Amino acid sequence: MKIKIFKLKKHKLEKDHLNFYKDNGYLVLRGVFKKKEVNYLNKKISFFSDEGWHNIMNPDRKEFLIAQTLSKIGKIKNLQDKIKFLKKAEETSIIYREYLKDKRVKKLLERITKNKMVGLMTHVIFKHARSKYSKLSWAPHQDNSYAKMKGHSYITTNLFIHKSNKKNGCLYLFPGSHKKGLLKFKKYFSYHANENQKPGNRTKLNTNNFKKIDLKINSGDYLIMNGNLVHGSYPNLSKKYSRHLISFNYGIKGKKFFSGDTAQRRSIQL
Ligand SMILES: O=C(O)CCC(=O)C(=O)O
Ligand SMILES: [Fe+2]
Repeated sequence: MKIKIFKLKKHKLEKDHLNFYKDNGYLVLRGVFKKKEVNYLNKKISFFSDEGWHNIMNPDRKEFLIAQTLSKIGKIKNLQDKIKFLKKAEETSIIYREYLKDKRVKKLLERITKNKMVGLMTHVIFKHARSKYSKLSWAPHQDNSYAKMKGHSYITTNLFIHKSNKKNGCLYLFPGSHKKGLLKFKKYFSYHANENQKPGNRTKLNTNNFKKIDLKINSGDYLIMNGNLVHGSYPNLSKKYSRHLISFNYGIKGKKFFSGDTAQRRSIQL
């Protein structure tokens, strides 16, 4: 089965898109974000990456961005440059927060769920070519196994920075698996996984009963995924091509969610 990519006219979702999402549990949209925006977001966050290009959790919150870059700050010799760095962290967090609250996204998500939505967390996963963390391949999991929201209230969205396929660590999905709801799972490291572990809570879904599709996508493509859709990803084995993605996550306004010690999800008005 091939992945279906929709080109949007005027950022408007038609009935076909909604039916596709309902049946398959995902939508890949082309043309929501401009190339310029994608490059801008990538440039801003790459400045904060460490040597191994570890994930960055919640770059839309300055305290998260600073806490994850303390060793970089420690290496800066003079006071002015330290202050400049902190100002840059604040500026970047504001930019990322604006994108979490993006009006285009709000409109798309509220049309899909027919509900008001809130932002919950953001996450950048680099898989930079030849870096320590490039080979992280995620085991099949449901993102909602972390937020644990009832029904289909939790939505993950991924903005893909680079063109990607199986060789440089793209995602794979099991379309239709969201219909099973939140399944039993075994807890496993995600953000805290080391470079030799396969991150992700282990779902109990028998993935052999589902077709698997590789998310072969272009730079700037935008994935909207039901939080109960089972998915995973390949390691980036390419020597040349990085695979950065920005994950913006949402929930239906007013519904309960699990905040989590690392992600510290909280309700952010859109
Ligand atoms: O970045 C990846 O390869 C997969 C990430 C993922 O599935 C997640 O963060 O839940
Ligand atoms: Fe995931």
